[in-house]
Amino acid sequence: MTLKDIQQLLTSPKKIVLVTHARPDGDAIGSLLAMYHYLRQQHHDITPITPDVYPSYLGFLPASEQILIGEEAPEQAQEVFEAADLIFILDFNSPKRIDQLEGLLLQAKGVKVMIDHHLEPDDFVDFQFCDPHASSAAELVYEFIEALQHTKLINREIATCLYAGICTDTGRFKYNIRGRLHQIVAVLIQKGADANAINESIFNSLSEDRLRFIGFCISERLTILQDLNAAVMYITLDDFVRFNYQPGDTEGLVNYPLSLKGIRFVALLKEADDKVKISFRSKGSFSVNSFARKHCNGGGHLNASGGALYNYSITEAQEHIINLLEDYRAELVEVEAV
Ligand SMILES: [Mn+2]
Repeated sequence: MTLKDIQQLLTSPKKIVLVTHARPDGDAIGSLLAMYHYLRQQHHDITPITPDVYPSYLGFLPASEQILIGEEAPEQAQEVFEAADLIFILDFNSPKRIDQLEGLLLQAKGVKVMIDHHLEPDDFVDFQFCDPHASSAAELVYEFIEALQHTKLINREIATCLYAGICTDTGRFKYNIRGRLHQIVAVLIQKGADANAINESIFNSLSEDRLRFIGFCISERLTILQDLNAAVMYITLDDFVRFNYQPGDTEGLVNYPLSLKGIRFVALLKEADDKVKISFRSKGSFSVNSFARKHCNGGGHLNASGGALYNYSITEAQEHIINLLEDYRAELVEVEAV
């Protein structure tokens, strides 16, 4: 299928499902709701859906209350996937990323369109609108709307959602910044996105528990491997209980050690019931996408990825990662202009 075919499909009212990944972040929810506000203007019947709950700091985004939480309403989720003419896959590129909704998505008869910026998309959709160089799925939602010659439909709601997605996925305009992105952001601000208010809502709305949790992790749970230019941080199930963990509370935590001079690799390990979940970040050419794919059943971007280890305790998992890093010593210590 081509963009023209999708454009043609959208000329008459359709039943549309918008879906984003589990444990959604600002880019996931921003892209989801921007598409909702965009398509709504064309009189489609739209259901935005996530596998599980989104962090409370994203609740300010317009129409967030419209999001169907898959694990809370499995029957309704099944109904909308089965009835959908069109399904937009936003901010993910593998059906594994939507947990229990995976089967519904794969069995759904509707036309599937992927709008995403991760590396190596799985082959399960009818049309891909993808660019691994894009900062965020939100940036690509903007490009998608523009490609359909609908920039004039971008209103304050769409602009707010897209700005939120872009500012979170770029770590507040630090990563994956291209000139084109700033042109897009300029348009979003002209269309009514209030950058100050959005930043306040997302970044200055921490609970006391969360701020102390961040401090605790940095103070008590961080190991710096200076000779490898690497750092490893871990969080136990008890830590989550102690600091009254809420969804989204670990968001951005993995980036703190990257602010250390010389550090170009970070792993954040999180203990879960049946596995250890791991987030990776890197600087420069060291690919944490390859690292996560090869060693931790995961993947993502060159400089940001995730995965999981099974049958390891949290301590064993940490040792395992550190041992693996030894094999990459040459790459990690190589002098490199970042
Ligand atoms: Mn994203």
